[in-house]
Amino acid sequence: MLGADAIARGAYEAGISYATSYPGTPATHILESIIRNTDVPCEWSINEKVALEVAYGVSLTGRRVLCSMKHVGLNVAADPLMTMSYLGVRGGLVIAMGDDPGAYSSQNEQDSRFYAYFAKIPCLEPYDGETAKNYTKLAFELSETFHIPVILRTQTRLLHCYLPVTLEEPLPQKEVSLVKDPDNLLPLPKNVLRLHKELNAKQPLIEEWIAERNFNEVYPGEGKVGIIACGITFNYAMEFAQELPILKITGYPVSKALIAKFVKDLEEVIVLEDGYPLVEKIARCLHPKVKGKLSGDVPAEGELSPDVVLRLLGKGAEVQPEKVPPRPPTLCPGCPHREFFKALVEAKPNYITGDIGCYTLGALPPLNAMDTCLCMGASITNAIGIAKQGVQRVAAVIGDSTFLHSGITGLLDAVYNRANILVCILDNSTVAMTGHQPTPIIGIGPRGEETKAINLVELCKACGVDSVVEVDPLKKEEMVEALKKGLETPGVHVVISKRPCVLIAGKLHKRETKA
Ligand SMILES: Cc1ncc(C[n+]2csc(CCOP(=O)(O)OP(=O)(O)O)c2C)c(N)n1
Repeated sequence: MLGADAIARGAYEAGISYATSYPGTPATHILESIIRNTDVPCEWSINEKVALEVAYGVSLTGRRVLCSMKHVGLNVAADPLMTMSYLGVRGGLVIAMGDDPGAYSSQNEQDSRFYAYFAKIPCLEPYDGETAKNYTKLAFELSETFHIPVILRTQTRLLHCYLPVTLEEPLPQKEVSLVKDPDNLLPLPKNVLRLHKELNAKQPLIEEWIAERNFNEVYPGEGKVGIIACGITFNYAMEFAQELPILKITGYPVSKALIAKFVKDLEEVIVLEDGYPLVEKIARCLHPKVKGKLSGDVPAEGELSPDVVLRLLGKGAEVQPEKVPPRPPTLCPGCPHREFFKALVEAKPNYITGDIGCYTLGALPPLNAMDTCLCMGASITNAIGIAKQGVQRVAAVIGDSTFLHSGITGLLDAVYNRANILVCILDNSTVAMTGHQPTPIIGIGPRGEETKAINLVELCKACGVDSVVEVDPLKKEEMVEALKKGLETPGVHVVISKRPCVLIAGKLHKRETKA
């Protein structure tokens, strides 16, 4: 099964009662696997902060819960995470992170292990199918042993690989048991320092728990050059340098004493980690000759591929030349976003702030219809900043899912602070970029069940915008006119470009005719 399936299976075998997620490659398939392969209740949440907070609610009932997201999702969910570690959890709460070294489908390469360090919570880093499943189960055990959320750090290479996995029977789900514990569940000033102290006191115990299991272990070898291999890079070390002494690191916090003992008699230490240099920093305090990203021996950007490791070991001759031509993403033929962008260009805005979704590809030639893109939701807020400096005819372009994820607050800000901007919401009835998960606008739940639909027009009206119109992007003249009007008239104006994604249009049509 896929690495993502293995994590879903691990959570299922651990007896989770709920799963939450907001889609984002490479983590999307974790919840999709739970949806398809289990009957565990679950939700596509509105955003990652919501997903983690809902998960925390489940944990408060004493039940186990899995929350999955892509690495940048944790930036959105960082607020609850940072205090959740102080309050602690009741039922096991595991956050499965999909990191993306190489940024195959992401806006950056951030390393979730640093969030674990920042929040003072443990992190487990599986490296194959068996550990993907088993570490997920162990993460729940760890979470409940120390009443702490646990990060399971994975990446594209593991989540999207087919791997052998042994199946076991699932544990029964736990009974709901609510407790009222204001001293520990309310981070009021009178409690905070004590809770922080308690969190600090857990650290050596967690380190011990990790040390007692085989997350971090030495594989003896020949010679005076040793490798410290973190997470998935352990596979590269075993494949290309099995003869060398290897220290496998897959559980954090790592015992410094273990690293000190491993490097003591070595002349040179190579640190392999896919992400930012976390363990290398520790190793450099303990040994004078450490090769890694900080020393410049390993590229500090991009995925740590087998090629890079071979070169590092002086076995570069075995490197295979790149055979696959690059296939950068592009808007599909027939995509309604294309027609929208053609109209937008004709309406001649002075600046177009973009957002994250399929429509970001409108930035590419021949459309060239986007000037900036920062993170989810930032199109509207970036536009406010630009317009506030006197720039006129500023358009913000945002997708329907992205608008609900983190655009609404920006729209409220625009209304409240009287910005003169045009907001274009591209409603294609789906979360297209991540593989067509349902959006709240179509009122369908994760397993295709009917639920309440969110009405975008009414929502924008309720935010207090000066005007909101819905236009079919295939009606070009109508669209150009609506966009021009929005750009020329002072105030906050919303144009909703409404037409289903071509890849789901057929499915939606079938649903409508059936209904
Ligand atoms: C914080 C964060 N979470 C998740 C993602 C992954 N992601 C990229 S675009 C997107 C949503 C796209 O949906 P929508 O806005 O409806 O646009 P569409 O792709 O359908 O055009 C998601 C979930 C991300 N880049 N950043």
